[in-house]
Amino acid sequence: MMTYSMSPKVKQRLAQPQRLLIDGQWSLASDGRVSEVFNPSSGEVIATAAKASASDTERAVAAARRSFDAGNWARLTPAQRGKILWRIGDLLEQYGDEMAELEMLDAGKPFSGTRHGEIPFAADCFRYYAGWCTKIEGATKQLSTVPDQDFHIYTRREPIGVAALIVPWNGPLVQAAWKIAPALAAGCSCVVKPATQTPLSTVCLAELMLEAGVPAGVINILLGSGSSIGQLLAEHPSVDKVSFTGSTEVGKRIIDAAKGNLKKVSLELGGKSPMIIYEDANLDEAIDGAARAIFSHAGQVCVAGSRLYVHESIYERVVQGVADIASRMTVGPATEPGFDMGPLISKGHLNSVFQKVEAGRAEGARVAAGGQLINKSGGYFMQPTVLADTDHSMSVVNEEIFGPVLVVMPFKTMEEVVAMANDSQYGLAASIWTQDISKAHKTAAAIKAGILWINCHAIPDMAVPFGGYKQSGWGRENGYEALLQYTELKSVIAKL
Ligand code: TAP
Repeated sequence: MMTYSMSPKVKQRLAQPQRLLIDGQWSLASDGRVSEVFNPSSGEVIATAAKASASDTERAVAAARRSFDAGNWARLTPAQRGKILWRIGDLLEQYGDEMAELEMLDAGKPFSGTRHGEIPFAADCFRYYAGWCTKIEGATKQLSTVPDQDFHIYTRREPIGVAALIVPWNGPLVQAAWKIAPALAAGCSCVVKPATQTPLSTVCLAELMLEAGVPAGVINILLGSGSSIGQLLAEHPSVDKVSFTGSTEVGKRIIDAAKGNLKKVSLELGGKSPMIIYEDANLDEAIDGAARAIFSHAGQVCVAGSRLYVHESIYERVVQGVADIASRMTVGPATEPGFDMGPLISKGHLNSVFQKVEAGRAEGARVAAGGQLINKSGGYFMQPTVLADTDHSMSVVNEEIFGPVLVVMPFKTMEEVVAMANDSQYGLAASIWTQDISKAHKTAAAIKAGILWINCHAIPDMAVPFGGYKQSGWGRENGYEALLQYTELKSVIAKL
């Protein structure tokens, strides 16, 4: 096994506490507090990060407010904003090695997949919204209520104002990009709060944004606890919009906190996404696809395919196929190349996932693969786990586990499987595996979820809206739809 050696640049970066960015200035917390940042592959402390106080939060919101009200960003021409966003994308590619190393270190994401997947994807997110800057349009309308007089009527799309962007730990860079890029394209000023566990790539991204030319005060970074400063941001009367990705439970708290000034809220929350394999599917592809859908990033993906419904005629074959893949997978530190699956984010999360598997076992699920913790190099590892013969009375079927745990159930008919797939508080995503296009599209229409894949799972694209039905959220990320959520719509009626 190779032993990872930190690059000199990252070593230098992590030698100092990660700092807050407020009004273009990097600083420690006003009360000097820091939190520790762990490497989930080894359990070691790799850095410390400033822990913003309430007064730091006030200063960051005030800086964003000032920059917005002064028009430091929104009054640049759309083309000027677009060029700066494009440059952020270029810088992300240029600093891709460093960025991928940071994601590997605190989020437990293997280097190669991040360097060649998430880094270019985040860069393309900035380029995608760079293109939209010059295409934010209103419309002209015609009046019917007042005859025989001339009117000129039009709508304007205006930036919503100060946006608080609260990001989770499972995709620190990409999820931050999904929020920051459309907010900046619309002309907003932002306060970004990454998850406590994963501040490293956000700090680096903020440096690149300043280098690209985003003015001081337009982008502010607060590191620290969600329950204190995240809550303050959601409550703050000078914040006009909060965009949150994370658990459904915290999403509901954000709604409560946002009530004070009725700020606009968009939420990308949990999921328990079903995958349906019909009897006529290409089974090799479906089995391989189902395994990838649940075990990528150790299942810590909001759209992970965590419930698998298989037609009864092929049920045992599919359970065996996915279990064989799970049993063959290698699990180890993200800092070492060659492992199929890395760690879970923290010891607490590992224990929570394991307890949920134990509950499933106690409720009568058959463990077809995995089910155990892996004691390796001090990190937080769990075997890829397949629980067969489950049913909808079990907690493992109903609750989001957010780990490498698949539950499998048989079905007889399309009507039955649609009812089972929809029997969930969540409605984020689903996939359907069949060679019958009619069956595929009928099922897609019947499933209550924000994104459906047919014969694939979790293929993302910046142009494709992404978000949930039911308790999986409000609003959409990506596409023009996300951009609109950072705007207000104004109608102007002028009598000529
Ligand atoms: P959350 O607690 O929801 O954390 C997500 C983000 O919200 C973090 O930045 C967090 O900050 C912040 N936050 C926490 N409490 C807040 C509050 N009261 N007001 C404003 N912001 C707040 O998620 P978690 O604890 O990291 O994970 C718990 C479960 O959430 C997971 O097991 C999984 O089921 C789900 N989850 C879902 C997603 C997606 S993509 N849908 C992503 C992550 C987790 P701190 O980091 O400082 O707490």
